[in-house]
Amino acid sequence: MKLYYLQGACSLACLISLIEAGAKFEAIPVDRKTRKLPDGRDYTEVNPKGYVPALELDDGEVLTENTAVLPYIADLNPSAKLAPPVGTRERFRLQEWLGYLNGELHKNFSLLFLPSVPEPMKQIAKDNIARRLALIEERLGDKPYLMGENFSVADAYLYVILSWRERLGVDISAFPKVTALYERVRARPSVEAARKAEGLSA
Ligand SMILES: N[C@@H](CCC(=O)N[C@@H](CS)C(=O)NCC(=O)O)C(=O)O
Repeated sequence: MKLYYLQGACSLACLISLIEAGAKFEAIPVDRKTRKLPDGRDYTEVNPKGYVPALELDDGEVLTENTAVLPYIADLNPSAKLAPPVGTRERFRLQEWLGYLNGELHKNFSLLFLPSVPEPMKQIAKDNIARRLALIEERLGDKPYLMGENFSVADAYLYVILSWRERLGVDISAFPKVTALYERVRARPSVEAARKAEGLSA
C-alpha cells in the first residue's frame, strides 16, 4: 500500500491513521511546487484529481477522498478501533462526522489558503468555521473524542484541519473542549511519528 501525501496537508490524517492501524505501507511525497513524484512521474498519473490523499492498494487500485480513505484504513485493523464496526448505527455517526469535517470544516479552511480569495470571502469562511467549531464543542460534552471514549479516524482528521489554524489566523480559544481534543490527539505517539515522517516541526 502506498499513501501519497503533501507535507502537512489533510493526507497527514491518513498517515496518522495508518500508523494507528499498524498497517504496512509506504508514504510517497508529492512535490508541492512541481506536483511530481520522487520517480519523476506527474502525481496526476496516480490521482487524476491532482489532490491528496491517494491510497494505492496492493492490487494497484487507487482510492481517493478522505471520507473513503479514512474508513478504509480503519477497517484494515478492526482491533485498533479507529472506526465502529460496519453495519452499526455508530458507524453512520462516524460517517456523519467525516462528512461534516470534510464538507463543512475542511473546505472553509481550504479557502483561507488561497491568495486569490478576497478578504471579505475569507471572513465569511472564518465565521463559518467558528459556527462549525461551536457545534463540535457542544457535541463533545464530556467526551474525550468525537466518537466518545475511542480515538477514531475522525479525530485524526479534525486534528490535522486544526493544525493549520495559526498560519491561517483561526483562533480556537473560544472552544476549550475542541482545544483539549486537539492537544489530546497531538500528544499521541502516532501523531508525533507521522509529523516526523513528513518532516514537520515539533
Ligand atoms: N475532497 C478531497 C479534498 C482533498 C484536499 O483538499 N486536498 C488538498 C490538501 S488538504 C490538496 O491536495 N490540495 C492541493 C490541490 O488542490 O492542488 C478529499 O477530501 O480527499
